[in-house]
Amino acid sequence: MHLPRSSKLTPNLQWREAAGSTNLELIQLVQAEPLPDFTVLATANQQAGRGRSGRVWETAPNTALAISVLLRPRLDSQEDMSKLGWLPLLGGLAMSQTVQELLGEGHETGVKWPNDVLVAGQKICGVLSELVPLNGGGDASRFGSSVGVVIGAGINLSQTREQLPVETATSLTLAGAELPFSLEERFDLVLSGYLERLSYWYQRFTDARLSAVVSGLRQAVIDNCVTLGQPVRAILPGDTEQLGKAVTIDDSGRLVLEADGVVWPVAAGDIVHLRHN
Ligand code: BT5
Repeated sequence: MHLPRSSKLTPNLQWREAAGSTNLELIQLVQAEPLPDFTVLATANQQAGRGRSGRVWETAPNTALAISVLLRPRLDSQEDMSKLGWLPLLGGLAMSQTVQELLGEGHETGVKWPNDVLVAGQKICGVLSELVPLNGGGDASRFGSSVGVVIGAGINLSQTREQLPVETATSLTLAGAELPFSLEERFDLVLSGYLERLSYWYQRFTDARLSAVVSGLRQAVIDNCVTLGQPVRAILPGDTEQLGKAVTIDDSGRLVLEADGVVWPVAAGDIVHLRHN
């Protein structure tokens, strides 16, 4: 696969004709050999895509991209570990901006917290981030931190309605994007668009020593989040629920709900929008 634009944006592009899960393959690769920050493993034929909480991500061959990126930011203190929680939100923001650019004006695109990219309320991309402990020693000293985060994004490109696994899903072509006819050009356009924005925000975030506030990441995530202002149901780990209005995203990346004058920060969970707009 000839991907000239994308190749320029990463020190290591690993394209696969087919893969089980790109996240899993990248995790296994970095645990076996040292890999630089911003290594990318991608395919248009992912056969065992993973979703969150053991769910599955399903795509027909050549109709979607599965993209996993290894990030290994420098951590100066234990406290920096908690800031890694911003990386999945950064991935969702980067993909949302890519989708906006590909669709052009007039589409309601944004992120449902924490990182589902929606177009007119329908899911076009899901993000799964996984923390990877890396071997110390030579690997850590060559490439910086001893912890890596793999950000996996699945983006639907050209599925027809029948090819999508659920009614709440959409693809770029269904939403009206005109993509290049050639598969190589199509994949390179979408992959490079995403890598460009991911690298822009990652650079800003690491330049600001992982401060989401100083880098402007928090504000950009807020501006791009379609959950804010909505009544929602949060399904929390352990299957408890919280109803409330989503009011903001705090400095730790948590979604803040308000119910009866009480605020509830939500760090992890599934959000259901109770009103569709
Ligand atoms: C996600 O999980 O949305 C994360 C999906 C991450 C996929 C990427 S692809 C590259 C990398 N490698 C991997 O193995 N995974 C990552 P979650 O929020 O749990 O949503 C999963 C749910 O989305 C499923 O239960 C379906 O309802 C729905 N779904 C499955 N396939 C979909 C698709 N192609 N488009 C839209 N929705 C889909």
